[in-house]
Amino acid sequence: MGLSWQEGLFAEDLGDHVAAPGPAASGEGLDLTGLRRVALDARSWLDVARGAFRGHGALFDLLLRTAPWRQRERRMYDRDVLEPRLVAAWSGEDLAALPAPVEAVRARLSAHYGVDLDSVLVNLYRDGRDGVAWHGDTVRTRLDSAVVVTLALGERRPFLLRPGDDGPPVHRLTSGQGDLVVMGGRCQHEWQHTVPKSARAGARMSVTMRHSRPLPDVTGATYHPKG
Ligand SMILES: O=C(O)CCC(=O)C(=O)O
Repeated sequence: MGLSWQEGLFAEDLGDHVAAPGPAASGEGLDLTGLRRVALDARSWLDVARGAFRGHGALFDLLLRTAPWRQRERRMYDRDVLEPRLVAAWSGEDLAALPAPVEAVRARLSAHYGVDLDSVLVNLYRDGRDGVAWHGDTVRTRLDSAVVVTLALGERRPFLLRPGDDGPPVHRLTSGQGDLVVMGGRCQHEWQHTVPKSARAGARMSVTMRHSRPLPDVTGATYHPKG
């Protein structure tokens, strides 16, 4: 696939959410020293670290060449349409075949959040015609409270969040180039997120990771429904 992306095309607009870059990358290329928590509300949060994965360009190239890309279809009203992005997925026994840098990130963030991130979905947005509409992830059907990790590679593109399922975004981030964005708490239930299509954009990937078993009740991140 001949895809391109440019460094620094988008202004860095994470604003106060962005920590200064940390010291040299630690562990397997993932530097969590800049990780900062943003409370979306009393039950939902984001953890954000700008440029957390220093080898993001090489990882983009590796995944572009080797990931098992698929084109999915979506039912829209009465017809099947192509999803405007390509995806590659690993879960269960397939996790053994994860590219080594992705496995290292999965292991590190599983330990950091105290969950087993047991599925990995990589999305490839080839250009501005690809995107993902407003949604909350389907993990909400299984978990009261969830950690959803996104390591974004390639060109920075807007990543927007809104409370509920209607109205304008209230948080506007951009992510790409090794940025880490982790949604937690009730975010998938009570907030929606999107990567909108745009007139012009280079290629971007998001390496997303989810867990299927509930959070242990030790981090303060677990949501206890009342009544
Ligand atoms: O690409 C992203 O940053 C978000 C991906 C996403 O929302 C999803 O796959 O559910």
